[in-house]
Amino acid sequence: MSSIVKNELLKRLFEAGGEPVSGQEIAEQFGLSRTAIWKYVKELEQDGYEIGTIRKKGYYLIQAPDLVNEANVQNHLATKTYGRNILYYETCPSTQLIAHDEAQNGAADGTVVISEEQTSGKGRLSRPWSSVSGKGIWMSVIARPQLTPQQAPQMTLVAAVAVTRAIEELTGIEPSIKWPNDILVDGRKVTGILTELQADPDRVKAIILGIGMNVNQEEADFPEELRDIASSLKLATGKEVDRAKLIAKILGYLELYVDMYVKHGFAPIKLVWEGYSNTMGKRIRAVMLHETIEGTAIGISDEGVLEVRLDDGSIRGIFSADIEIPK
Ligand code: BTX
Repeated sequence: MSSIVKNELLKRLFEAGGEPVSGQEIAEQFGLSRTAIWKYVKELEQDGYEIGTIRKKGYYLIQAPDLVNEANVQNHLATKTYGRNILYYETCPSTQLIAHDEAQNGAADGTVVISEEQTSGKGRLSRPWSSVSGKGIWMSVIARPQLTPQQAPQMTLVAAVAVTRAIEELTGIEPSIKWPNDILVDGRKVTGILTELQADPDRVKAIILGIGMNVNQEEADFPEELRDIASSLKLATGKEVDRAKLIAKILGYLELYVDMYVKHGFAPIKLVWEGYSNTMGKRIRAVMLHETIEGTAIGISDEGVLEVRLDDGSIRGIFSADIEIPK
C-alpha cells in the first residue's frame, strides 16, 4: 500500500508540472489522513525530491533527483507498452539475470528492469561489464515479439538502431554502430547490447535485451583498462545527460522499431542500420572463437549476418565475432 500511495503522489506531482497538488484529495482517495500523506512527502524528500508546500493548496514539485526510477522514467514516456512496467533497483548483480527470472515467471511484454548500479554486469561470452552507480543506464528489456527463433538474432541490430537514434535525438551527437552491437562515439564504446533468448523450437517466448550505456561518467569512473576504449555521452558532449529522459526515448524507439520489424521484416531496419554503420566498405578483421579472418565488410544480409569479401573473392557470412578495423 505505502509504495502505491507514494508512487501515485509522485505521479501527480510530475503531471502537475510544478503546480500544487492537493494532499487532501489524495488522502480522501486512499482513505488516509492528511498527516499520512505528509509523511509520504517527507519520504520523497528523503529520496531526494525537492517539494514545496503552499498553504491550503497542497504540494508542488521543485526538482526531481537524478534517478532512473519508475516515476522519473515514466514522466517522459510516450510508449504504449515498453516501460509501462518498470522494476527498479538501487543495486543488483545484473539486470539481465533478474529479467530472465521475471520473463520465466510471465512478466508482460515491454517490462524493464533498471538498476542504478550492477555489481556483476556482463557482456557477451560472460565478459564483465563495468556499471558504476548513478552514472549510466543499466537495463534489460523483456520483449515478446511475434517472431520465430531464427528471426531473433536481428533483434540486436533493431536495438542498436533504437539506441543510436535516441542518443542522436537527445544529445545531437552522431554515434556509429560497429557490427553487431557496439555503439561508438569518436571510435570509443559508449554502449553495448546483449541479446538473449528464451524460446521453444518454433516460437520466441521472450527476448531479453540488455542495454549498457555510459552516460555521465568522467574518465576516472572507468577502470583503468577501459580508459582508452570506452567513453561516455558526457565526455563526448561536455554536458550532463538526463538519464531518465534518455531511457524513455530509447524505449520509444525500441517499441517503434520492434513493431516495424515484426510487421515489415528486416529490410527497413537494415536500411537505417547501414546508415549508422562504421563497418561497411571497410577492411575488417573478424575475431571468432576458433578463427580470425580478414576481408572487406560488404553488407549485412536479411538475417543480420555480416557479409565479408575475402581476398580470394569469396564471400563469408559471419554470425558472431568481434570486429576490429586494422589501422
Ligand atoms: P561485449 O562482450 O560486446 O563487451 C564487453 C567488453 O566491453 C568487455 O570485455 C570490456 O572490454 C568492454 N567493457 C566493459 N565495460 C564497459 C563499459 N562500461 N563501457 C565500454 N566498454 C566496456 C556488450 O558486451 C554487452 C553489454 C551489455 C551490458 C548490459 S547492462 C544491462 C544488462 N545487464 C547485464 O549484466 N548486462 C546487460
